[in-house]
Amino acid sequence: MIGVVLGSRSDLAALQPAVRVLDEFQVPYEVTVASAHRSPERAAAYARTARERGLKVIVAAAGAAAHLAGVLASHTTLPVVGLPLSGSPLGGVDALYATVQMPPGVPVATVGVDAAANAALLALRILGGTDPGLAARLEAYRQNLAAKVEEQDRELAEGGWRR
Ligand code: RP5
Repeated sequence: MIGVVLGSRSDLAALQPAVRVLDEFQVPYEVTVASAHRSPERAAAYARTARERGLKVIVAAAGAAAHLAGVLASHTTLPVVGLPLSGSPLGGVDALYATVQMPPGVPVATVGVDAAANAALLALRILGGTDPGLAARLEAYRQNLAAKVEEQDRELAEGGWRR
């Protein structure tokens, strides 16, 4: 089970690419809202109880001064994937720095700004470390990406890149 935590309900639209990936791979997940700043007790309790509730990895999505992933990581030893979101006046640079630049001892695996699909895929790869069936499906996904590049190259060679 993957736990997806949003800093605000307003982050839901940015999460959609992650939801599509998780639905495609049919891995169970839950989505909840917990803010590091507006509801710090709720965020802490979520992380503290995550392991006993069966979660294996947490994806934390937040914008602006995005301390959510780091706060969750400080309350659990589960792997936490940080997804910094744009949308603030600083366009996500604030969220990226706040998420990625963790002090030694409390790691957050940070993906790119608004890289929701990658956040989901990274969470799946973590689960795939102990789930051979999921690892095989991730390998098929990887090979499909490579096949698409081959196809693009073929089209370019056949059609001419000037067109
Ligand atoms: C962050 O502030 C949230 O993750 C969201 O990205 C941003 C704005 O939140 P709202 O004011 O829309 O609730 O904490």
